[in-house]
Amino acid sequence: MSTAVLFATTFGVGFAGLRAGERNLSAAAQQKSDATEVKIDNFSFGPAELKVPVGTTVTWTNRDDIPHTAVSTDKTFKSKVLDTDEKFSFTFSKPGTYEYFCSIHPKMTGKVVVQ
Ligand SMILES: [Cu+2]
Repeated sequence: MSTAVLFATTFGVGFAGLRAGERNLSAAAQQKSDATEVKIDNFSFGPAELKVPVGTTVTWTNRDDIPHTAVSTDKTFKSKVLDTDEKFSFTFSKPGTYEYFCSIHPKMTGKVVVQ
């Protein structure tokens, strides 16, 4: 292999690596800003079922004019009683299916699927 070819190969790989790094950086930035919200309104969670990647922070916001909570059935998370416009956030660091309900109105249920 000549020095010129070796140089070109090294440069080419280095450049490709740099470009891949840029892509990873922008993907990470996108994921970080991708805050996911569940709205509570009219005695229901919306969306009732949410699919998110591991590491996502989900924020529940009570848009109803009566208090609600978001409590997971396996006690992974538990909000306080949320009055109108109050929020509760939880970051999902492990994959799984997290079913939850409102402890004041147990017929209100929802699900977060973390992949
Ligand atoms: Cu409720």
